[in-house]
Amino acid sequence: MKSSNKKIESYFTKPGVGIGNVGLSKEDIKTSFLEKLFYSLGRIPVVATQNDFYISLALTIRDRVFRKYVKSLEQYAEEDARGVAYLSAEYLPGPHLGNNLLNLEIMEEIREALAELSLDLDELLNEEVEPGLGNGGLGRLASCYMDSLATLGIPSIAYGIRYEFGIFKQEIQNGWQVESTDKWLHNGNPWEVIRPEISFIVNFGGHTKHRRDDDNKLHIEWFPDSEIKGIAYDTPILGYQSTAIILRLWKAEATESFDFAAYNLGDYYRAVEKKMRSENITKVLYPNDENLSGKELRLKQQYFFVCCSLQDIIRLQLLQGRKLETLHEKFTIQLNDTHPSIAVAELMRLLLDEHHLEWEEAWKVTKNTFAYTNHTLLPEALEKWPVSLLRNLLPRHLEIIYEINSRFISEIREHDFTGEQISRMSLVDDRGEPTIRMAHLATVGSYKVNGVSALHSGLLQEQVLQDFAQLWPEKFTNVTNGVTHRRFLALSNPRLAALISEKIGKDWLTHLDKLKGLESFADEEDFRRKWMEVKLHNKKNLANHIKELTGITINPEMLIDVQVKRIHEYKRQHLKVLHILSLYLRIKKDKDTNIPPTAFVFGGKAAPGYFMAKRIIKLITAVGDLINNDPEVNEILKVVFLPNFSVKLAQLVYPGADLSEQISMAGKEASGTGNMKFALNGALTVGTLDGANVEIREEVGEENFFLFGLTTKEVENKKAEGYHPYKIYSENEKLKRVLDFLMSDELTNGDPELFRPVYDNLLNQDPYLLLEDYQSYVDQMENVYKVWQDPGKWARMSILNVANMGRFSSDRSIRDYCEKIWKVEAVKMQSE
Ligand code: GL9
Repeated sequence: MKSSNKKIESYFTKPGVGIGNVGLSKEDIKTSFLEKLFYSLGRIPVVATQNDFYISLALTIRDRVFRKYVKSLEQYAEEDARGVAYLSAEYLPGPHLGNNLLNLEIMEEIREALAELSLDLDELLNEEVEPGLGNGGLGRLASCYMDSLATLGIPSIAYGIRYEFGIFKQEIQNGWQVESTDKWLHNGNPWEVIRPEISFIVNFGGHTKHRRDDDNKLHIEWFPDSEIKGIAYDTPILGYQSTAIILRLWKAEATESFDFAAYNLGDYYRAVEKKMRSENITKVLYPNDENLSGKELRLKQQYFFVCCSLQDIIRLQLLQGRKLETLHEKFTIQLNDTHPSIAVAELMRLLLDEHHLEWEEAWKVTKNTFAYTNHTLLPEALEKWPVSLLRNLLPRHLEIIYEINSRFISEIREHDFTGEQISRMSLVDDRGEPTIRMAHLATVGSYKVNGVSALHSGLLQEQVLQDFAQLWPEKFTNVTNGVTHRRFLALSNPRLAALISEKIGKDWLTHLDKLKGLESFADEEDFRRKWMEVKLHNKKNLANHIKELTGITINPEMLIDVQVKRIHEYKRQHLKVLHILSLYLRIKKDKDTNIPPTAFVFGGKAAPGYFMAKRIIKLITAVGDLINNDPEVNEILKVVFLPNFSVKLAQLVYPGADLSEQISMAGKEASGTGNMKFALNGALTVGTLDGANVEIREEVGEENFFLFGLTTKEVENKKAEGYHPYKIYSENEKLKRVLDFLMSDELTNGDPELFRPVYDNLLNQDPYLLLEDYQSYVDQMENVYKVWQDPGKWARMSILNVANMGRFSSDRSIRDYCEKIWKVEAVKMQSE
């Protein structure tokens, strides 16, 4: 540790003295807010915009969050605690302001303080542009985990990439998805602080040289041909009533010596062009959802942020006067999927080449430092990098991977593995173009590997990593995902939160299990009525936003049936569409109007290159156009596609949903987390036995869950025996009518090609067994309607769902990680 400045220290963490008042009273906040407006932004009220007010408030709150952070750091240092570094290529934090106000417990004070200045808190909250630094569930999970790490007081730091453009903005034009860039930094970002002093060089390309010294010791040197600088941008993430941790995102910049040769030759533009090219690395997030892009720039991004993060971790270790031989005692590093898995090779390189450890020692440190979370079994999502690409970009890492592999193969040769198994397990896949299997590198280089739900972890050990699970059974474990109920209930559904607290107190904010206490009120008439009043209020709110965003009117009394998530065939949004069409045809053709009024709400982005997913969006909007404009139908059915789904929009949608659609083909959705957020807000679930649905159903009771469809085993058997969707089509008349409607002029406006790809795919291949599960889905939906017509029963089920969501708090997940994997303990904060 550096020697300290006692004079400054004495001012440092005391509120209200010396370095500006960071107190939390209404008056403190008002003063700070005005100071920010005048002195940080240099604005006078007559010209100040809503955004200026938002920025001033954000800066005011950020000061207070940093204060918590500084306190936390002091405590961690004092206790010399073991810590976690979380490496993730994606984060979806959502808007910061509201969450920080909730966690500081000053929401109402701020509302009043602003009102006294004739400002409206909700309007300022609305100004915030959220950082879309992730694609979906995986990125949002990382942010939920940060909330819980901070709340629980786990010494931790999260690393990632500061993409200049996050996930694309989605607009719907003429029914199709149209993408544009997400310029989230355009109005500035008051939550981050640049740390120019925390920067590292990252090298690429070139070649290696091997040389033996006089003692015949091998020295390997890497002579890269380009270098880039990574600069840290820190965002403090505050936990509830407690500590704050840092999200450290790296931005790529050209090094100062960017291209002196060109510069000196007077070729200014060439030098600048090179600079721009290096800064490209952190320009944009790859929008691929469970499908790898295989692009060189993507590998560069991964290596770039991993290299900066590991150098930073080593810096912290050395700063505390520790040796690298004990890195694993002080730190554990969690790999969020394989995206950061090049870290295994990079840590070896740093330890071997830069810090001169012996291989055995370096390997011991490495494999005791990393733990790896797998988030998907989809074969198209398992990352593999071509050997040729690695050789060009990271030649030293390729050598290290080969060395790890050859030692690994000799180790397993000593076990009873067959030749076939050995080639299956190898880090190198040399059938066809040789590639490196990153999941294998992560598995070999980690002390623990986990899946994200009980079902998924089981399948991981039976399928994708089966041989490894046989070799090292103790290495494998499960940590079921969780979500932060503070953001997704307390913040986004304040009325339900208040009703819950009124009944059982506020302990549930830190101990979600306490919701169990609601069970005893599920039969209380008065409570049910209040419960449904809150829901209706939230539905009105959602209906208003739907009107604003799409122009479509929905009656808030309708059953609001929602499917929001990335658009993917395995998630089967088109199964929902088939059901909607079956209802439409019942009304139109059978004149059967005995269907409860229902609004079907969809939302989610399709990967820009995913043809079928984009077609499915067009299908949803075409069905919507048909239904919403038909007076014979539109009193009973409405179909909405909410554009540009985001965390902000999610916070509006979950509270207003009656029914949650979790209808993926069994065995495909690793966990799902939307399923948890809906149930937490009192929506009932119609779903398959997939991912965490299985555990949700166990917790809430099978009588409180609408189950349908094949199980994972049945899916496997069906595929093994030969699946014939055409046979199902031709034998089920109602289904045939629905499917043929996909080709009708009414739906396609006379373009028979429009939905032919969907139609042909379903009739001939149907890889996700929509037709197989169709009847059971439609039947279960009839059951949903039956219950819906009994409001008392529905309310009861809704209450019981919420009461049993305790297990799905991300606090529980983080405690599981701490106990089962990290062996890290919470640090108790001294209260002020
Ligand atoms: C995912 C899984 O598909 C989800 O089932 C899971 O809940 C989350 C978090 O564990 O991870 N894996 C994955 O690649 N994505 C997931 O959502 N995709 C995106 O984040 C877009």
